[in-house]
Amino acid sequence: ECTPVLQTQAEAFAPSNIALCKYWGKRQAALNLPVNSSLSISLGELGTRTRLQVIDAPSDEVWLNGQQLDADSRFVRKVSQFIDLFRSLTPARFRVTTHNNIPTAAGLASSASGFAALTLALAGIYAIPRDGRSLSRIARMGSGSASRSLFCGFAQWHKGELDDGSDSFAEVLSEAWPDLRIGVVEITTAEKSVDSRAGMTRTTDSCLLYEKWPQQAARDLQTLRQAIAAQDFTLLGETAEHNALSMHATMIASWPPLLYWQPASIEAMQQVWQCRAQGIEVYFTMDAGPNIKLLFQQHSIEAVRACFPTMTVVDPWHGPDPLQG
Ligand code: 2P0
Repeated sequence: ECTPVLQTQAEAFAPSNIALCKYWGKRQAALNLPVNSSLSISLGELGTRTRLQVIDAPSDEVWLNGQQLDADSRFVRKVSQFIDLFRSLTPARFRVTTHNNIPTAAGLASSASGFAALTLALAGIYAIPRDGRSLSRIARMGSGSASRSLFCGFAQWHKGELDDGSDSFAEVLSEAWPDLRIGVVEITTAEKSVDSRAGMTRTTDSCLLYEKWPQQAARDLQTLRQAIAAQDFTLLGETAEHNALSMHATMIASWPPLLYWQPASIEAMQQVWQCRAQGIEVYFTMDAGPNIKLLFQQHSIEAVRACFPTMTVVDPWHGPDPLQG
């Protein structure tokens, strides 16, 4: 019998991403298949770097931002279960050393960059080709939004139609938009009380308004594709902001209610609307957490910074390409 040779260590980086058309709701939980297609932009240098080393031990060791995590923790179990997908090829145990340069679990999609970086590092260990489509399908099993974090720039996750998940993966869009900037406005770094997985289930189980969500998402995705093709910033910003608020409307109309906003989140939204009333073109989007992400163009940066002095500015096109790295 021929035993495949493992690389004994591998390292990878993946950027975080924010969705302009959100993924909210699963049609099948086991394979992580979404109700709707989604579209995101990567966050340049903000993301996760993960190193894997084969170890001689009975179980995996996971280190997050310099601290070893308890073997019984939810995070370690999730990581180990994900690695099991690969261990069927050749069994091995790993030391997983992972660093996020973004806050963990506060709606900045660290699960997206985390599972994308882990997928890329595992591809290094198991000598799996860095093919965007197949790695995206694998990353999706760890976390839906991770399917979109293997790329630089815009990525579209096709929801797919099949029950086996083979047509549910993300792809990079060919269009770049070098002038586009993301402003991250941190409201809190505290861990959220209801994670996305539980939040989605609550919404699909209890929110009647959710019935209309797939239709809204499909329309918004089409409009965003048009905005990107035409480099129409107003159309992009309006569509992304409307899409985020529509998703939050379904969260709020769930039971028990899911309100991820803090008072400071609402203040920031109102500030964005005030900016626009003064002619500064800036829009916002929000995920399953209190933080706000601003969308604007490079030429507005000083005007936007005057309103949001603490924001972190991200250039989506300035960062490593995960599939090349
Ligand atoms: C998104 N979110 O499109 C949406 C918007 C949060 C709000 O994808 O259950 O951590 O692991 O597939 O990917 C966050 O959900 O959920 C997310 P799972 P995930 O970015």
